[in-house]
Amino acid sequence: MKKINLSLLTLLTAGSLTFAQTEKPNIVVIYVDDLGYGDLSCYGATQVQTPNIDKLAEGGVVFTDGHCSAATCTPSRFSLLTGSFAFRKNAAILPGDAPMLITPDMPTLPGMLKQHGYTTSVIGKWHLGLGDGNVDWNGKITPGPLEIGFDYSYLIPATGDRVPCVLVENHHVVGLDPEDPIEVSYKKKVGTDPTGYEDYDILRYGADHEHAKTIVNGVSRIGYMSGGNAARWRDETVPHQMLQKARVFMDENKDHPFFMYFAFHDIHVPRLPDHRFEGATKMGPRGDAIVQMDWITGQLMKHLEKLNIAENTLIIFSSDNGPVLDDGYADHAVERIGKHKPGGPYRGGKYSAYEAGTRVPTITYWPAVIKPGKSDALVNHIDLYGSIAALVGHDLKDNEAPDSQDYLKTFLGQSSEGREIMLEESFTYSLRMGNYKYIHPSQSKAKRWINSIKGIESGIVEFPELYDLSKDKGEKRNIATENKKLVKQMQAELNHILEGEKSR
Ligand code: NG6
Ligand code: CA
Repeated sequence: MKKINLSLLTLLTAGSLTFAQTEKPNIVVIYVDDLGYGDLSCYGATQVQTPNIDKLAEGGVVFTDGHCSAATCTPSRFSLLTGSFAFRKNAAILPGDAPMLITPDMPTLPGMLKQHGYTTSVIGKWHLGLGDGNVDWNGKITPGPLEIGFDYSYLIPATGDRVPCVLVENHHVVGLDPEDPIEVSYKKKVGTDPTGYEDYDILRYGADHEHAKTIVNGVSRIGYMSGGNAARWRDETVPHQMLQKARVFMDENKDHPFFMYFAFHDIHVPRLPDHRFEGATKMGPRGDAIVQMDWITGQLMKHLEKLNIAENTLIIFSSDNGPVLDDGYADHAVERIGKHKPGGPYRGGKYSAYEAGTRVPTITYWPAVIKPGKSDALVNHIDLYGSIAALVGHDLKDNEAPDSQDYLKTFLGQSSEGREIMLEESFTYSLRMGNYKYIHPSQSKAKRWINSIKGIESGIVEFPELYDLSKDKGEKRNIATENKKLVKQMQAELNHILEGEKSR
């Protein structure tokens, strides 16, 4: 009886409640891979419809100036989980056999939530390294997520285009036959499997040189692997296996607070949506993968509703970096794009120092607390750690989340206050100060190699760039020479962040 009264009270006063008055919510981070600002119908797309995410948008807060912390995956995810800028660890895109970037001594978002009674899980793309330098794919894979605060993990170890193409559940490869051990190398060919450069006639997609190594499921990958045949994934099935694991995790934890980091592989390459979604758009596999991702998001929502826990679940929906069309495979993303603008009105995309590198769809949804609306506040995923800490009543320790600030009220749509100064990491650094955007020049050839990749507009040039986004959303007119004082001021702010031990 008591329980019924309580939930009735919640229902009657929903909207006027503040977060402090509710029970600890479940927290679900839905993190899409390479989804751009303009890739959802609730952010203006017309060539692809995303009705399930649109529902989140209608009932939640839609951010127009929401950012991941970096323009590529590993640095972004590192910052999301640690509240620390990636430059502190020199974090860059990792190969599939890299050691753990987040070491067990580092405070993490799931570890902090565990201290406050949460059961925690990560399901999907990891790409933060595994093991301590000599990972044993045939034995116990450790350290991994379980050593840094997750109670359960079900992983694509790196990316879909990198070996090993197997799933790892907690400490072990799923479905591995010990008689057929896995060997992985990023240096030399191992085993006798066909490769993209030798056996291209059997490929489902043409691939660039980097992606022309071991063929798994008809697709050549970055890196070589042999063995593990029974454990090799089928790309089309992986998202559905992830969904199933998420359902089980929610079932098992429905009666107490949980944190689930659901890390999509869609819409990263290789794009191989399940046949149900083939032709869902006219844009080919990239568009169809967006529809698949939307459908799975809807299934996650339905499951929360079925378990009667949707009302008190905070969902944070976003992406790890901006969009890219050609990312190594000839999957017709460029040819079939039509009028679709993956980065919306913004310039650049994945890898880029321009806005579309980090400005990504960002939606928060929590029926018991959040009133629907739109927010133009400047927010960044780096601040989720500090904001979620505030939500569960956790005081950050000195060594914890060095760059993460508390913007909980903003994330919940209760304040319009955003960051005044914000770092964006890419192959260089950008800094936002209000509507001004400064891009730090780079003389380094190593950094500028990215400019040589077809279709990538990295934003890396040898002279400073300054844009006024209030007048020039598309970063077309560099006003650095007319505004030397402002450039100096922004450079000083940037140096202050880069040189300090923490920025909060
Ligand atoms: C790049 C790959 C790209 C993609 C990216 C990681 C080449 C030429 N390109 O190095 O295909 O895998 O790494 O993407 O190898 S991310 O979203 O995980 O950062
Ligand atoms: Ca990514």
